[in-house]
Amino acid sequence: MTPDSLKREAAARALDFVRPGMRLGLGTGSTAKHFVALLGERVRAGLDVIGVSTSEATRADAEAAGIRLSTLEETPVLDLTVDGADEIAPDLSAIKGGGGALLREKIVASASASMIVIADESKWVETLGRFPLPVEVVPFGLAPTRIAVEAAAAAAGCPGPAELRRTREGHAFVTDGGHFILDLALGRIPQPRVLAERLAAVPGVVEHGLFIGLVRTAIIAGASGLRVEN
Ligand code: ABF
Repeated sequence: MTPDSLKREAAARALDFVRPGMRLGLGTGSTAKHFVALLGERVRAGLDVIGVSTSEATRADAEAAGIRLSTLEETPVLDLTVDGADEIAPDLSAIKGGGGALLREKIVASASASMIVIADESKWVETLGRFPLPVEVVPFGLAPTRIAVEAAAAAAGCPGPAELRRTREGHAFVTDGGHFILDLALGRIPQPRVLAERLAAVPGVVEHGLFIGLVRTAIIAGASGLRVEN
């Protein structure tokens, strides 16, 4: 089993949670991409749902798959969001944003009655933090914002450097919202809720990639099978 086939298995299991007429948040990343493709097959076979995408990339995939799309302006309340994650812990707190879409992902997830994370087993961790935590910031005042973000992490018990995310060409990575991303290499986040509060209080921080209290179900695909965590 390749990691990609595990992602596809988790995505396929998430389809069991989809009901006709649902308003769905569509996540971003390689696992969510499988979900969009599989959902498209169902739609083409007659399933009636409406989707709200979390990124321009997902919008293009969903359109190509024939999924009817809406916006949060037209459809501000969603039934279910299905998305991937960079890390997910047993209390279903998660790190997201490795793909750079964390702001839209969090807005869409927060507008949803329920959220399912789909992932292969490599994303399952006892404690969050091995994956660098993405923090979306406004370009203005980047230097002081970076200092304040590092101070917030240290005060939350997990000091570490904040690196500006760059493209392969060496330019600052710009999100769909026109912001930059600082990746915080923390190793271990002992108190995710405390860190989330401290980061949210920094002027210049638009959003951070800690998803706490948002995920209701995690579908984890591993070599030994599929499990559903609630
Ligand atoms: C999105 O895609 C992100 O929040 C997360 O960074 C990433 C997971 O990627 P993949 O499914 O490609 O591993 O959900």
